[in-house]
Amino acid sequence: MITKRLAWIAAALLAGCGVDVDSSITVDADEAETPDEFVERVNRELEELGTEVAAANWVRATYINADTGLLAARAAERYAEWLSRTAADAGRFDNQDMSAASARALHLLKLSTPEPAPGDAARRKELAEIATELPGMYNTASWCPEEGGDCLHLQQIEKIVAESRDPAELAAAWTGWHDLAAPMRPKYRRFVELANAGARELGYGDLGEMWRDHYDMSPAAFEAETNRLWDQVKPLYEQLHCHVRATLGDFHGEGVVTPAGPIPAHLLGNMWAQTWTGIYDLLEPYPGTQSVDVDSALQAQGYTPERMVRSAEGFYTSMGLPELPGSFWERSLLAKPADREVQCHASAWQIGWDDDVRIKMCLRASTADLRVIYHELGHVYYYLAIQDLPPLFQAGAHDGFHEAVGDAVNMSMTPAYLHRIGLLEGTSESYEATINRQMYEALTAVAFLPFGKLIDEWRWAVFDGRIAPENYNSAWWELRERYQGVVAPVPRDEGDFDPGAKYHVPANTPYSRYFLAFILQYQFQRALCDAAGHDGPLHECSVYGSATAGERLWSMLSKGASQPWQDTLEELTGTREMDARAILDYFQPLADWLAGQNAGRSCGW
Ligand code: X8Z
Ligand code: ZN
Repeated sequence: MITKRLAWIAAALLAGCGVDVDSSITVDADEAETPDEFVERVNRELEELGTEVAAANWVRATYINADTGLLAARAAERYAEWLSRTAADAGRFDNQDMSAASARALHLLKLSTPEPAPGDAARRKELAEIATELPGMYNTASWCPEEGGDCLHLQQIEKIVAESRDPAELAAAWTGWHDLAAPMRPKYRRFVELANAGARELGYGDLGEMWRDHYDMSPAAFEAETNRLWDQVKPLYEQLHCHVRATLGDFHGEGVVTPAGPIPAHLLGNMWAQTWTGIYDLLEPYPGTQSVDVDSALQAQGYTPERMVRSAEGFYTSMGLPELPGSFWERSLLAKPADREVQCHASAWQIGWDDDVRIKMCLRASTADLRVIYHELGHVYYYLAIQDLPPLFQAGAHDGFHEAVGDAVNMSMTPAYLHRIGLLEGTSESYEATINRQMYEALTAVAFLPFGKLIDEWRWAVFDGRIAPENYNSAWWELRERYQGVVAPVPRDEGDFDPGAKYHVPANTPYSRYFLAFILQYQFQRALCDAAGHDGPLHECSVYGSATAGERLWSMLSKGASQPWQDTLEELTGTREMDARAILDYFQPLADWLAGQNAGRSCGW
């Protein structure tokens, strides 16, 4: 049986969109109401109201203009009003006995937005407007390299950063995009003041503390947890950095890449230097041996956006998960429309009607986008699995779980799988082919880890005042150098706002989830491969076609946020801890290879 459910909580957190509730349908609180009854009522209200919130945000994201901006801001404002009132109302149950489920639901209610508004109506309106305007600025920004000439959108500029090997052209594209974020700076500063005020009204010291309270442990324990995980993976990152820097140094010369210093951020094949697969061609350990870069096969076979999504769907259905509903195909936005501005950053949505799940993405026929669409369907199947839960539990076990599902599936896109779906001609399990593939995967996942960690580290310090507005940019680059070992290609100063050049900052999407996901996906994959009866190294496992693994996955997804994530993780993996051992084991062959390459090099920066 499928019941009506609410989508906006997860959709808003994932898509970074505002959320909304129509306060007119709220019923008067009954003084005699028990906590369980109160939670039931809140869930009912959310179920009613979620459709409108998600619809306003969907239209805003797929049709950006002044009108949709106004509608989305109004929706966010109404939701914020409802949340302030309802969370305050929930205060009457403080210190009362109640079921564990109700206590959990009330906690999740408080956390149901990443940008809590102050109770004051004028400031609430101002926050809703800024929170709509900032991502709007990001999504519509374009760089005009020559006065009077053509202007380029982010996707076009990203293509230059991925494909050009000319440092001057790369620096121009990098700077062109980053400079566009400067006007966000005063707005972001005000956003922080307002959202911090909202967090304080909910009982938090600042917004960062509220974000860190989402993980079934204290905010301080969560911070320590992210540090512990980073310490586990840091040595592997340093080895990868060392080899990449040396290779780039050989390619560009020591005048461009200083041998013992940080790597200039424009040379790594990605606008944010967050994944480095754009320069895989320079780094392929054994050129001429099989690679898992299938760009040319996708293009030669004329893959359309729909066919790419069908391919991803085929993976999930091979594990016994359901086909995507018809409305998915009717309502998703899979390609960039020519006639209007849209938010191209990929996201998965659940709107308010039964089975109404969607993708919004500007797909192109590339390996990177193929992997992103398999990732996005991980979110979509999560939504489908939890749609019968009470609305407040319709979320991931924690937000890193939501991100890790599709990432784990990405790990199953082995050469054997790509061969099976016709994107690789032959498959080889030779040592050379293994190292090539591991390099590709490491440029995706290992390269990402410090970036995944530092974004929220910057925001936590901005929110609690350790980074003052006058130091936004210098503190950003201090973290990027410390964690990633990268530097800006051109001098930057406090007239710039480089954090704003990354989607999740103006969109206010918390980012620790991705860091956690890149650790968790290896734990998930190990458990799913065990279930599938895989025998052999983890990097050779694909759970394609395994109904047993599918059942385990679906059972994990179906729990949603109804219980502490530790319980859910234990049910799937047998352990209650996030642990980087699985990613380290996975990359052991590459780690050994890198150690050989780096022998005699001085690593670190
Ligand atoms: O934003 C995303 C997904 C949507 S949930 C495409 N990711 C992060 C990013 O692009 O910065 C996936 C990996 C990290
Ligand atoms: Zn995602």
